[in-house]
Order: sequence, then structure tokens, then C-alpha cells
Amino acid sequence: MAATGTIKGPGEARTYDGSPLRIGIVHARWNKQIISSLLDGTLRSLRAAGVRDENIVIQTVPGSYELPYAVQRMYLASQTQHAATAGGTLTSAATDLLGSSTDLAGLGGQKKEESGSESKEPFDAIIAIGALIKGSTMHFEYISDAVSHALMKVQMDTGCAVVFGLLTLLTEEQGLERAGIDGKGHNHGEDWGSAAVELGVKRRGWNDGKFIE
Ligand code: DLZ
Repeated sequence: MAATGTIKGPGEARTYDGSPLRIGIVHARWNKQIISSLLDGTLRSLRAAGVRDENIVIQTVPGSYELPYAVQRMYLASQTQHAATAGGTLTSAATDLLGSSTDLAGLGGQKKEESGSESKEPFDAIIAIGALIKGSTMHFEYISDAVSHALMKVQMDTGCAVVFGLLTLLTEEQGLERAGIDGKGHNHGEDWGSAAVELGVKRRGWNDGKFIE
């Protein structure tokens, strides 16, 4: 996982149980080779933490500039799904009550997800992945700055943890290294998957007034 033998990095790997979590990933399609390796690394670490494939939703956007908007909309979409599920349960419960043969103790059970079924909970975290490579104009500076700020804003505005998977690269070579391609460097996607699981677990704790370390 994280690079060892250096001062830089998140330190000793920590283990959190990702099995209850629902994680969103949105990635840009620009700089495909780099993105595809980063996505592989991200998925590897999510699965290693126990996140189930059916609870990982992947969306793509053309370029990094589109990432913040997509994160915001994905989170709202997951809230819509959750509300629809809760509404569906309530509607069927109400119908049952009118039919007067309902076991009230069973109502709570109906609200629970079937184990093994796809979660419709709001996302616990969303990972935004992109690779911006500096060219000969000011384009890179503007997009890097705008996207970084907007990703921070969207997580503060929505309350959903957003993982910053945006590489701002001076050269293609730096991208290959940070995506762990050709045995060079370390795949940063692995760190992003771990960060999403840690934040997702801690966020659930904070929502319940608990501090998980
Ligand atoms: C236009 C553009 C350029 C020049 N470079 C990149 C890049 O290196 N990485 C990336 O993710 N996207 C790039 N884009 C596309 C923009 O992010 C965006 O998709 C378009 O400007 C359309 O809004």
C-alpha cells in the first residue's frame, strides 16, 4: 500500500471494515492509461477492506473539470435512491396496515436491506479521480485550482466525504509514476481507496456521536 521507508505518506496502514459501506467513484476519461491504473489501485484497496462490488458505483466524465459537479450530483442521486427506498417501505407498510393483517414487529425488518443485496444508502464517501497534465498554456493552472477548491466545497456543502484523487502533473512521467505503471512509483489509487473506507467508517461514527480511531 503506502510507500515505505520514507518520511512522506500516511504512515502505517490502518485497517477498517468497509463491508457496510457504499462508495462512489467518478473518474475523468482524459489520460486513459494513467486513470485506468489509478482506478485499478482504488478498487483493489476498497475490495481489500471488504467493500462489496455491488456497493461501489462508478461513473465517468469527460475531463477533470467535470469532477466536482459529478460528485455533487452523484451524492444527491444516492440520497434520492435512499428516499425512494424508505418511501417504498413506508407505502407498503401503510398498505399492509390498511389490510389489517400486518405484524408490527415485522415493519422494522422490512426497512433493512436484504443481506447480499445492493445498498441504496447515501454514499459514505465519493472518490474523484483525474489526471491533469500541464501544457503550454494557463489551462492547467485554472483547472487545477478550480477543481481542487470545488471538490473541497462539495464535501463541506454536502457532508459526504470526498477523496481527492486529482493528480496535478508537470509531466506525463510523473503520472506514470504516481499510477504505479511499469513498476515505477506507487499507485496512489490504493491510498484513495483506503482513505474512502477510513472516512466512511469515521463518518458513520460521527453521525452516531462516536469517535472511531
Ligand atoms: C481540455 C483538457 C486538457 C487540455 N487537458 C486535460 C487534462 O490533462 N486532464 C483532464 O482531466 N482534462 C483535460 N481537459 C478536459 C477538461 O477537464 C474538460 O473536460 C473540458 O474543458 C470540458 O469542460
